[in-house]
Amino acid sequence: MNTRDRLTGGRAVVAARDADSTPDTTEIRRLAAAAGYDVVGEVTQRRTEDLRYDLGAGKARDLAATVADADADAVVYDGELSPGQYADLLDLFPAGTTLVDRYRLVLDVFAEGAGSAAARTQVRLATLRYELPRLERMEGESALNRKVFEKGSPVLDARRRIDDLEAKLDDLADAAADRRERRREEGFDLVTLAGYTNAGKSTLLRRLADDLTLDPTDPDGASRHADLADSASVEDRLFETLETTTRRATLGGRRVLLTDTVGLVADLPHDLVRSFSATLDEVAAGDVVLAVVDASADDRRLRRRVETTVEVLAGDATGPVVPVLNKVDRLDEAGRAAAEAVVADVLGDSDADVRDTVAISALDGAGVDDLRAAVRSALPDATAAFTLPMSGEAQALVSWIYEHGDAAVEYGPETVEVRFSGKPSVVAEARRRAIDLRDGTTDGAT
Ligand SMILES: Nc1nc2c(ncn2[C@@H]2O[C@H](COP(=O)(O)OP(=O)(O)OP(=O)(O)O)[C@@H](O)[C@H]2O)c(=O)[nH]1
Ligand SMILES: [Mg+2]
Repeated sequence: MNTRDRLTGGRAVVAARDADSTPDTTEIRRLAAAAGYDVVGEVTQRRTEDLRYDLGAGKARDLAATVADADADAVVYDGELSPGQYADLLDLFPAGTTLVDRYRLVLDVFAEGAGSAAARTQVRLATLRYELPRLERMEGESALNRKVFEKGSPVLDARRRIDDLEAKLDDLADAAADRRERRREEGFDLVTLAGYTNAGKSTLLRRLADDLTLDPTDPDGASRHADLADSASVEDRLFETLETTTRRATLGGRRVLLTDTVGLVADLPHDLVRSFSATLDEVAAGDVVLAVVDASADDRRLRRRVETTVEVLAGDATGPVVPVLNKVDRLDEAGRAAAEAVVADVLGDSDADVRDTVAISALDGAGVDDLRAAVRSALPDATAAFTLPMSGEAQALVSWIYEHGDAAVEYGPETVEVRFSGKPSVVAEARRRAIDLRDGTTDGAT
């Protein structure tokens, strides 16, 4: 089965089944659009899983008829089909129809958009992990038919390539970890933005990043926000961001690196999420993680998205998690309170160190100052006080301290008094330099 070179796009019928309610196809339609499909029809069913087709047999035949009537190229199936269901459904459809399940659809979106070597490697790995059980099934069948492969087999080949890609990704992950370590040594705190796709992570990143800080006295402020305006024009496209990106920001005197990550989506097998491990690595490495949520989703979707986010974060976030309720510009007071209640309810069950929720609009900037303050106070802190003899070297140290944290400096006739709070490693470094400089420092470090 070679699906790697298959082109996405074309006319698609979406199909969905849900045991508990009439399926809502909004998200799968958007995912299909993100993968380049034109959605020309839909077939849904409320029932428990049918082992043969997932849908009931009658409904599966309706689906085949809809595909024929609509002259569709593909069926986009909202769910994960077993290899058997996949093969049996395909048999019903007109010849040449492509069948894409939710998992495959997400892979297609990434395959189309992945730019860097790391992203392409991740897509290849995820694709092979998806194909392996299907290849194993086909090989099992051929073995039964006594068509045993003499040397090598597609299954062995896929397993070998999976091992190779895993090794390659490990190397890339090690390089990223080294880079983060260097940044920490340079005095940066690492803040990661994570959350469901379309929550507004990238918009928030642009809002918080240094080169876009909106200053009302700055005549260029409006043009600096040009990329915020751009983002507003892209209405609700899922998986806008396909790779992690990092930008600098300054929060209450602390220099931080903000990392934007790939969005999450519900109902994907864990190993697919794992394949995009850069997101999880960034979550694990963050001194603080911002869990960004689109507050304007209805209650049921909001709950599902927060749950998906928590499932991913809970295992990986080691530092504090600040829930960020975004897009509150779309809500009235009551809507905002309802959304906050859902977030508090879901996050209350999590094991992570969850802080108070901050409501914001990344688009218009409301609440963003509160968010800066909340992130600042969630960053690990240490404080120290020094009295230094007045000298050129002391001046140099004072400048360094200003650059690396919050400093209050008082000049006496012959001494400089410094009170300093900041990143623990930076405070330790400042203390070391101060001790090198003088003898009689009062060290009030806490
Ligand atoms: N009304 C409103 N829209 C917003 C806000 N923040 C973001 N958006 C819009 O929501 C959509 C998604 O925003 P993104 O920043 O791309 O979302 P994301 O979380 O990075 O999405 P992925 O990269 O797909 O994971 C865009 O159309 C934004 O303009 C907000 O505060 N209010
Ligand atoms: Mg994004």
